Amino acid sequence: MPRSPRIRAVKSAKLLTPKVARPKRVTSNSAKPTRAKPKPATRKSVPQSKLPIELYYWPTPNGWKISIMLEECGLPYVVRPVDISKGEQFSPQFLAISPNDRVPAILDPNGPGGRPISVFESGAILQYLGRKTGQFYPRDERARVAVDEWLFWQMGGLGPMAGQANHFRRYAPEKIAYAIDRYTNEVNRLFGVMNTRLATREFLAGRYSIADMACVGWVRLAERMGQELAQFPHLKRWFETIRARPAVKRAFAIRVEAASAVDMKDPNVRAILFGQTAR
Ligand SMILES: N[C@@H](CCC(=O)N[C@@H](CS)C(=O)NCC(=O)O)C(=O)O
Repeated sequence: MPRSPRIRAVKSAKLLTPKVARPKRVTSNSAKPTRAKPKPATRKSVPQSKLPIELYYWPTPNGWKISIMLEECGLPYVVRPVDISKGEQFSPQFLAISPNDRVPAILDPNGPGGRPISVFESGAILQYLGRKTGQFYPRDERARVAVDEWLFWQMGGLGPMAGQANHFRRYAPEKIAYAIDRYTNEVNRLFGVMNTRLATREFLAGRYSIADMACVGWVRLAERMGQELAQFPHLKRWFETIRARPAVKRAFAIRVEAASAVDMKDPNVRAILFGQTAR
C-alpha cells in the first residue's frame, strides 16, 4: 500500500494561516541574520525542530518539484495552497517570502543556525533541501556540477519553453501559428536533448537527483506541449521509472480542491494570470 503524502493539510485555501505556532522571525537569504533570544520552553510551545516545513504550493510542474523532493527526503511538511487564479500570489504576506509573486516557496522553521529561513525559486529550493538533507544533491564537485548543469538547463530552458508552448497552444485567445510552432518545436528539441542524454545513463546526471525532479513534471504534461513520448524512447523509460517511485506517486497524489475548480475561460482568472505588468 503506498503511504499517504507526508503532509499535514492540503485543503485550506487560506494563505499563511498555519495550524502550528508560526515562527516569530523569518530570515531571508538577503536579510541580515538576527540572533533570536532563546525562549523558555512552555508546555504549549512547539520545539522549532518539530515544526514542519511550509510549502507554498499550487499543483503545477514547478510545485511538483518541491513536493517530490520533500517526499523523497521524508521531511515533514505542510501544504499552504496559494490560489494563483485568485491572485493570492500578490498578497503582501506571500510577497515577503516570494518577491517574484510565483509559487513555489518554502518556509523552513529550522533553517541554518536553527533559525527560520524562507526560499523562493524552485531551483534554489531544491538545492537548499539537497544541502540540508545531503540527499539527491551530491557533495562531490564533479557529480554536483553535473546536477547543476541539468537543473539550470531545466530552469532556463525546458521550464520557460514548455510554459510558453502551453500558453500559446491552450490559453492564447488567438491561435498564433508562429508562436505555437516556435515553442512546440523548442520543447521538441529539448525533449530530444534529454532523450540523447538518457540513452547512455539512467538519470540526467547519472544518479537520481534534484535535476530529474525538476524535469519530470514537464515531461508529465508532454501532450499539452504537443509532444508524443513514443518519439523519445529513452525519455519515456526515464519518465516511467521516476513516475513509479513511491515518493513521486505521493507527491502527484496531493489534491488541492480549489485548483481543480479553476475555469481558465473565466475573464477574471485570465485577467489575473495573463494581464500582469509591473506593480
Ligand atoms: N522560476 C520560477 C517559476 C515559478 C512559476 O512560474 N510559477 C507559476 C506556477 S508554475 C506561478 O506561480 N504562476 C503565477 C502567475 O503566473 O501569476 C520557479 O521555478 O520557481
